Amino acid sequence: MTTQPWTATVLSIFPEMFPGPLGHSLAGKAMERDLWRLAAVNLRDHASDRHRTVDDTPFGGGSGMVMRPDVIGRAVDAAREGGAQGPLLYLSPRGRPLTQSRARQLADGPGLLALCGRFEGVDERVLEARGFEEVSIGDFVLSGGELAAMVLIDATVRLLPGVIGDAYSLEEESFSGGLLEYPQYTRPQVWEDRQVPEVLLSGHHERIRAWRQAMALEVTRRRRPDLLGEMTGHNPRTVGAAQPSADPERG
Ligand code: 9D3
Repeated sequence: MTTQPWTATVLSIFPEMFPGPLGHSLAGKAMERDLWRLAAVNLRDHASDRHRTVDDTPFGGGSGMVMRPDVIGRAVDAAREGGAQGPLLYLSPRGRPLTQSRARQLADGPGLLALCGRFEGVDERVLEARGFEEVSIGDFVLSGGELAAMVLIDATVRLLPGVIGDAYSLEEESFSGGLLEYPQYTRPQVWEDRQVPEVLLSGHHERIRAWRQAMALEVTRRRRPDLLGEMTGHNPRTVGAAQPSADPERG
């Protein structure tokens, strides 16, 4: 028996949504190279009635429908029996927010099993009984877990060995944990009367590096001051460091 590539198993009532965007771009190329695999399971295949019912009305009343624990339990057990490895993740708006470090942990493992909810959610008992971890992708409301699962898988797959090039990978290391990115420019040098910042044309590599660092800090301060708070809180290197002026081009 030989070792399987990293595999995402997705449980959904809309398995035809997969691979969707994951079949394109970086993740799609990596899938063609068999660096990872995707198995999309139709939850209805694990229903027990001839209508293939996966949901029912909530005990205690209320609007909408709840996904049945028996159906989901059978789907999970069959996936495991079929070799699905890694943590059981339930994509849910009440989950713990997805982070880059969780994606990194998932990439370091053998794969993941993602349950995509629809309707009002999933019967709590199957989440407890199978030990699901609930994961959200942010504070906004989606129509179901499928797009969230794709986001989670994309964020993870790009971290698998060989998926992105070494140079890019190194660059990424130096950014992750830090600031938002500085602005980028390319040709034409003048577009709609807008000039590319002079310093980038100067060929003065130290000035360029300093300008980019100052811009990154400024963008972060304006848009995501929470990231700077964490840095000054936890990184002694940045405590008491000089702050840039409002216009980094003037130093
Ligand atoms: C009535 C309460 N709603 C919770 C805000 C119910 C509800 C709305 C939308 C239950 C599920 C959904 C569908 N969303 C997801 O499945 C989902 C999700 C999301 O909506 N936002 C962020 N991350 C995720 S992960 C899965």
